[in-house]
Amino acid sequence: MARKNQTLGEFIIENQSEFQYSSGELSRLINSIRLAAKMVNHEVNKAGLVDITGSAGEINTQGEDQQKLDVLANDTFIRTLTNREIVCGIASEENDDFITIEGHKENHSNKYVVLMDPLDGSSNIDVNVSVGTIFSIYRRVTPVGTPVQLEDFLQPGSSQVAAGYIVYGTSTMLVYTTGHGVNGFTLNPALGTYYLSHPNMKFSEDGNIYSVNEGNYTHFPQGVKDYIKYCQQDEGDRPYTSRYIGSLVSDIHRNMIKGGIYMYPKSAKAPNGKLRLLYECNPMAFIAEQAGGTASDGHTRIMDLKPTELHQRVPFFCGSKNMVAKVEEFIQKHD
Ligand code: AHM
Ligand code: MG
Repeated sequence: MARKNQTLGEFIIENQSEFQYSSGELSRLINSIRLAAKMVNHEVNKAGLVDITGSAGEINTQGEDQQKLDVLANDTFIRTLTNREIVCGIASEENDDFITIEGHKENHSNKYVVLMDPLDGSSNIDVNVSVGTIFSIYRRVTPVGTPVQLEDFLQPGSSQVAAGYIVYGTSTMLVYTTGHGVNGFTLNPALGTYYLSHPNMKFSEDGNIYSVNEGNYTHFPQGVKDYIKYCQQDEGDRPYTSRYIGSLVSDIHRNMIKGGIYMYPKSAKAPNGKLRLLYECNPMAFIAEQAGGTASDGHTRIMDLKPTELHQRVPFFCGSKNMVAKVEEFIQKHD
């Protein structure tokens, strides 16, 4: 039973039996993520104080400018998960290829792989706006005791055993699911402890916030344009409120608390949208569904998509159930 103000450590121990395979390995994995998140939080918080923001002069896999804090967050998560010998493989937005964890023979008996976006929305750091970490956890499908393979990472979202995000916001929160609802923990920075502050988080079935980069409006498919016009019409509970931070984690977090829809459609400029299926959309979709919401690419449930590559992009519509159903209706009218 979730108790408000329970610490994350207590919560993990008390709820271990709810984990699909309660060997303790998944609990240790969540514990490592919580530790790495604390270290990243420390760095993100002092970003304005030291000369750490700005481009590191490297270009990441998707051809985008990589920020120094991206590199730092990536290294922190990879180091923490590798040193503690908990996972057998890691895939990250910041690395072209997946990482096989070996070195000690016994590591190969680890069953889990982690996919992550170590610092999402990092273009927001320079202007002191919230950023986040997103993670997705699977059981490997290849035999334990052998090096991980690409197929261990290219699993449909419906096979996730856990997923979550950390939002480095006005408060730092860790929100995650193991398939038994969604719980949110707030970090008390003075004590370095996360407390259960948002037990059993839920999307309302209807919402009144829509979040989309409307600057791309003219490039959107007709169905999406029509839905945006629908959101703006003065009728019933509309017009809805438009809110777009440009930081996926924060936009979804707000919409889960207040009720709303997040959209990153395909466009003439980005034929598959921008967001990555494996470490942005799938974990957010798992959380959304566990909170009573839904996530779709406009036609298909996100977690039913069969991934074909590590850094695959998909259009993304996620949030309150009836709002996602409505945008799908508009999109499918134009098929
Ligand atoms: P990133 O992984 O390079 O940070 O990109 C993902 C981010 C999301 O957090 C955000 O929702 C989206 O990109 C914003 O994109 P845009 O500026 O095109 O609206
Ligand atoms: Mg990202």
